[in-house]
Amino acid sequence: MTMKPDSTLSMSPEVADAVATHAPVVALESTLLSHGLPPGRNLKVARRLERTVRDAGAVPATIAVLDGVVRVGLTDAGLERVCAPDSALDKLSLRDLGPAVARGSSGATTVASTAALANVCGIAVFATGGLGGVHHPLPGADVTWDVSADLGALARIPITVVCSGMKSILDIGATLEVLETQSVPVLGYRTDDFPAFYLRSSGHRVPHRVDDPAEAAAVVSAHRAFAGSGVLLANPVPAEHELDRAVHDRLLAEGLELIRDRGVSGADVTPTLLEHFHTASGGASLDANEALVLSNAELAARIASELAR
Ligand code: PSU
Ligand code: MN
Repeated sequence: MTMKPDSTLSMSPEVADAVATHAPVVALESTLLSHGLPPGRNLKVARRLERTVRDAGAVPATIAVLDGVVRVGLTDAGLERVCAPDSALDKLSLRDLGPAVARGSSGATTVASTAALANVCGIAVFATGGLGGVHHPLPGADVTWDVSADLGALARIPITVVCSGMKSILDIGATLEVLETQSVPVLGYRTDDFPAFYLRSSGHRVPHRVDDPAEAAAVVSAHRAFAGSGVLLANPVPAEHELDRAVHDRLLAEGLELIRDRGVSGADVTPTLLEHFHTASGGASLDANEALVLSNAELAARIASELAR
């Protein structure tokens, strides 16, 4: 193994300038692009995400690791590389960052690693699609210990993550319990129901509700005065793009069966499931996925703008 001694982090000039002048910045993760959306569509979404953040008055900072350098704010060539069909980027959670940087390899960052990197750069707001969570045990097992590092990251990192909840493949009730234990406030944006990614409601209530970006920013500021944990803002998929519940339930059942049959586990579970949804839904799940991340990016930009006032 060739070691690269000068582990590096590089902010784009635009992001560095925005952070230095306390202008609003929104961090964006790259795993949803490289491992969550098919090639072609992912690049369109990547560019639209950045455009949406700009149109809402903030600077986008898409984060990835390229050739051992943490890039905060990608060039268009960087976005193309993350989204390329042959990119073969690794999925890098927080535990994987050190090894990737030291070895000079390349990878996409998850919620956990993006949150950590944004925070060291002084970026306080982050938009994504879905959060990782607590997995259901496999048949015959009591526990899997497959609990996403996203939850541990939110417990320790003072960042606000705007997402559309999490997929119903996860144990959403257990995930909300872990977030409570870790003192992470969960806020519903214009809803009393915690969303389930493709669906507007998971059947679980949110402990707190906010109805506009200023109210969300006020809660974030007040929380930061007392706690070092993050804040989770749950913004449901736009109603016109919500998946039909019967279609959703069928795709999920098929996806879970596929994962069991193929023996998929760990970090590969979510990408495998997403691919099944996208190929089997005739594109409806892709439209839902795109609509929800764009909506989250816009909301995150508005909250970042309120926090920067
Ligand atoms: N949920 C999605 N799409 C995604 C992810 C989650 O609907 O692309 C990605 C995010 O990057 C998230 C990660 O941080 O999966 C969680 O992976 P794991 O469960 O292996 O921690
Ligand atoms: Mn996992």
